Amino acid sequence: TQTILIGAPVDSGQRRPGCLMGPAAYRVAGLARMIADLGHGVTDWGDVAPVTVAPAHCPNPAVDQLPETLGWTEILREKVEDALAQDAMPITLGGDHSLALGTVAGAAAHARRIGRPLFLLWLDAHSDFHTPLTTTSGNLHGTPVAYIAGREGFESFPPFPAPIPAQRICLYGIRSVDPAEHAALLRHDIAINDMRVLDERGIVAPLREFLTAVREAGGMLHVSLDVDFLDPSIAPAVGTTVPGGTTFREAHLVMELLHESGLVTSLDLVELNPFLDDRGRTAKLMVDLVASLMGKKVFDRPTRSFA
Ligand code: DIR
Ligand code: MN
Ligand code: MN
Ligand code: MN
Repeated sequence: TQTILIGAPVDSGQRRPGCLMGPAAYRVAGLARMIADLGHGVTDWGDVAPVTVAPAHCPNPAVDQLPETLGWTEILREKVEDALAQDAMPITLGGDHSLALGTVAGAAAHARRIGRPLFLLWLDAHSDFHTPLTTTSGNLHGTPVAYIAGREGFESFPPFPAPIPAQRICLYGIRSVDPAEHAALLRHDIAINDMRVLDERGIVAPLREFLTAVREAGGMLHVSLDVDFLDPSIAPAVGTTVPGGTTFREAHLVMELLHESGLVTSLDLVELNPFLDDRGRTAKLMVDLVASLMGKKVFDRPTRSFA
C-alpha cells in the first residue's frame, strides 16, 4: 500500500487547545517509520494550512470558529481527494474531529468520480451527529457525521458531495450522545453500535457484518478513529474522555480485522491532545493501532475469512 500522511493541526472544532500538536506527536512517535517497516510506501505531505474564507454567518450564536473550520474543510477535502486520485491511502493526522468535515468530503468526491460507493466507520465515544443548528456546545467537532449523512443545517458549508446513505454508516464504541443527536439518530437508519451492543455481542460480530456489506457492494471504506473510542485509562490524551471505552485488546482486534478485510481506503486519526498526554503513551498507542491496521501481527496466520 502507498500511504500519504496529511498533517492537519486543526484546533477550531473544540475549545481545549492542544489538538494542533497532534501531527507533531505522531511524527515524534514514529508513525512514518513504522509504516515503512511494515513494507508500505509512505510520503509525508507535511502540515497543511487552512484557506481563508469569507466571514460566514450561522443562525446559532453558540457556534464557535465557523470560518476557521470552513477553511480547514475546504483544504482537507482537496488534499484527501488528491491523495486518493494518486491511488494512495491518505492518513490524516489530526487535529480535532471537525477535520472529518473535509476528509470525508474528499473521499466522497473521489468515490463519486470513480463510481464506487463510500462507506464510513466512525470509531468514537460520541455520535458527532449535531448540525450547526442543534449543537449546544457550539463545538463543530460534534457535527461531521450529520454533514456526511446529508442532514440539513449546513447551509454555510459547501454541499457535501454525494451524502453517504445511512445504511453505509457504522458508528462503533458510542457511549455519549446529546439529546438532539439522539432524537435525530432515531430518524435515520444508521447502525449504532454503542457500548451496550458491543458488550452483548462482542467487538467482532457487528464489525464483520459491516465489512461484509462493504465488500459485497465493492465499496471504499473511510475509517475515522477518535482517541476517545479508547478507554481513558489507556488513552488519556483527549479533551473529552468518557469512561467505559474499548480496551487495548479490543481496539487492536478491530484494527487487525480492518487490515484483514483489505477494504480501508482512507483514515483519520483525531482528537489526540498531546498537551494532556502522559509521557507520549496515547500517541504511541495510536501509532501501534495504525500498525495493526497496516498489517502488524505477532504471528502470521492464514487470513481468516471475515465474512
Ligand atoms: C459533544 C461532544 N457531543 C458536543 N462531542 C465530541 O460538543 O457536541 N465528539 N467530543 O468527539
Ligand atoms: Mn480550540
Ligand atoms: Mn469525534
Ligand atoms: Mn469523541
